[in-house]
Amino acid sequence: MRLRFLQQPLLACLLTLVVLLGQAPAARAAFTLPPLPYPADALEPVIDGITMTIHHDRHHSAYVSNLNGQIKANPALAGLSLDALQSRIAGFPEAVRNNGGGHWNHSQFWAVMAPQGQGGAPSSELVAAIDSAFGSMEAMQAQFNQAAAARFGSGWAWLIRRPSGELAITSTANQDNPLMDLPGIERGTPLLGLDVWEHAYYLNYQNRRPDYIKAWWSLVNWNEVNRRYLQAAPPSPA
Ligand code: MN3
Repeated sequence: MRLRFLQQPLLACLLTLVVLLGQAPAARAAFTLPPLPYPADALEPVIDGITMTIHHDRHHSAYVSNLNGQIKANPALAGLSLDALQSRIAGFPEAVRNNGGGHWNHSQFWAVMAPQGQGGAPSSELVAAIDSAFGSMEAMQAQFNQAAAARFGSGWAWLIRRPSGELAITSTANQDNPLMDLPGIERGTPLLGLDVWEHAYYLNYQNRRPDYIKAWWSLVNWNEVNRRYLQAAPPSPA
């Protein structure tokens, strides 16, 4: 008797519509694949266009769709930005760690590269911080290259800014990154991260990972690294 109005087709339809509209935001895909900030072949000859296309359109795309596929089982994901997710990754299952890390890592990777000659130069502030931490730009690059070459299997090499403000080199396995709240990870804000998974270089370089690492420096988008360095500044004392 009380629900008699539901038997009226028009009211029932309206009610259904309201319920569906109410659910729509939660059902919307929370994470999206950013477009490459340059044409896929713009990084040639260092990274070929086919590698870039497969890497972005298939590998990165799969991380995004797999991460979205985890939202239903992990509703807390829907309320988190990609950045915020990284520092809470320990609270989620392995599939979120791998795909959430993969999405963050690749989004930064495209951004910290630019076509040769278009990446600008390290700012005076960044150069001073690099000199202070490593002695010179060359010494920093040598330490970074060593971390990238020595990473066994798949992973990433990173230049990070520690919470204290100083710079450091580290590396992570698989799709982990220095923002993650996981044991064994040296934490800090990534300024520059290099993908050393074979899918990033194998067509051109096969097993010659050190050649890929060395050539990659000519693609670094220092304008973006400078910006990330400033953004990662520790809060200044009052
Ligand atoms: Mn990759």
